[in-house]
Amino acid sequence: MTPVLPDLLNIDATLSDTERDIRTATRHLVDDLVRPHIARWYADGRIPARQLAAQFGESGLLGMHLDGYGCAGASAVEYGLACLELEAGDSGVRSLVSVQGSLAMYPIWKYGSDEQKDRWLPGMAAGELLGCFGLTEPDSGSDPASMTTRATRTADGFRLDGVKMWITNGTVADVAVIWAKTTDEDSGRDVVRGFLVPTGTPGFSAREVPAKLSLRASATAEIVLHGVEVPETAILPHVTGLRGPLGCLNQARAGILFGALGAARDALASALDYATTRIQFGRPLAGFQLTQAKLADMTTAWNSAYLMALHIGRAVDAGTATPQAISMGKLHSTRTALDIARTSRTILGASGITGDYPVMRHAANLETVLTYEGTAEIHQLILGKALTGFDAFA
Ligand code: TGC
Ligand code: FAD
Repeated sequence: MTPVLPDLLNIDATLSDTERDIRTATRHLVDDLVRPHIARWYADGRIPARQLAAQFGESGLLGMHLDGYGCAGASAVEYGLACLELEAGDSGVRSLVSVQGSLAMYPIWKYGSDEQKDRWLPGMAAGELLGCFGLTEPDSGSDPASMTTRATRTADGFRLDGVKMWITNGTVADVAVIWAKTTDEDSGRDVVRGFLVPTGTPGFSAREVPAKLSLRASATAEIVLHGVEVPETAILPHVTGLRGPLGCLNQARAGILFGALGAARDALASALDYATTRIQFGRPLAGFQLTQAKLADMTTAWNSAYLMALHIGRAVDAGTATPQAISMGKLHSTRTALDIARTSRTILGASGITGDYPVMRHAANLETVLTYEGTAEIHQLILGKALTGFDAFA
């Protein structure tokens, strides 16, 4: 069963009944579907993505913060609390859900045509169809404006050529949202546009990234687009430019800033439990002042990050959250979570490095979470620009 922490600030009292209900339901789902299997999935480097997606779809978790097309119409805070509980199971499981909802469904929902929405969203909400989001390339990570994937006009559509790298769900997806440069017909300039590419299209191939030491319970792919022909109707009609993919990242980051705290809570709860039962020098580790200091500092850090997450989630729901606020939350949550996972590991000593406890797995996963969706440094620079007015990227 999911271990939780004592709610010393009584933050639960500030949640609505619906928020608590969604949290509890997701926690039970993780207890049933994830916890019994996750150590094995992680060791084997695999995840039964389709099976989980079907069950998550049935529970209304896929695209839950969107409305219509079979989506649950939940708030950003409800989505965040669900991400937190999923990531208490494993970051890879949360990734499966956040990529599907925020990075694959959201661009279709926000930028797509009515036909595109009708074709893809109901099946994706149900977990019958999986999506992925192809922005990053081998030579274009933090700087997506430097992408080289190209969409060239043909008589009746576009031909896509390029390589996308590190694409979550890439090997299991039915549809890939591919961001590529094409020539704008009016200005003659290169612009970034989004394309919906069914993964069975000739010329599309995906292969699993081998030998990951982090986020092992997640499908991560290199996608090669070699002369992939798509019709005119594959283009996302309602967005042009980098603000398209970056707008999707706001959605995903707003979930991840809650999610990372789930992994941290699970690691900390594990350390707390271990400290009360492990005897050294004739008493439980929990009786030593240094252990208590670690537990107190971690609990304080966790609660401050959780309060920031709730504040940002409520701002998203009110329509007042800026991308900079979301960057601050993503930066603070992921760094706090990684610190907590590492310090929790020290409390478990040698046992902490094994797969018998979730702590090392969370710490290893959080290295990825610190890196994807904008690295810590990128979020520092976004905040630096907001504070100083100087653009370090330019
Ligand atoms: P810049 O010139 O600042 O902006 C270009 C255009 O984009 C607009 N914009 C945004 N729009 C919406 N939301 C945001 N957060 C936005 N940030 C910028 C901006 O207004 C402008 O629009 P327009 O219409 O005026 O042209 O762009 P830049 O090239 O200087 O880059 C800025 C930078 C570095 C912050 C950005 O490129 C960035 O965030 N880089 C990080 C890349 C990243 O996060 N990649 C993530 C890939 S997906 C992933 O990791 C999934 S992980 C799996 C999982 O989630 O589980
Ligand atoms: P780089 O951009 O090469 O950065 C390397 C280092 O340099 C970092 O520390 C970075 O912060 C630093 N750096 C870069 N620029 C600057 C600067 N201007 N100033 C100071 N420091 C700088 N992408 C997708 O599109 N879709 C996905 O589904 C997806 N899933 C992922 C899943 C996993 C498991 C992983 C690991 C990544 C995934 N990504 C995905 C890619 C992810 O978004 C990128 O890894 C991330 O954006 C960083 O790019 P990079 O790895 O190329 O690092």
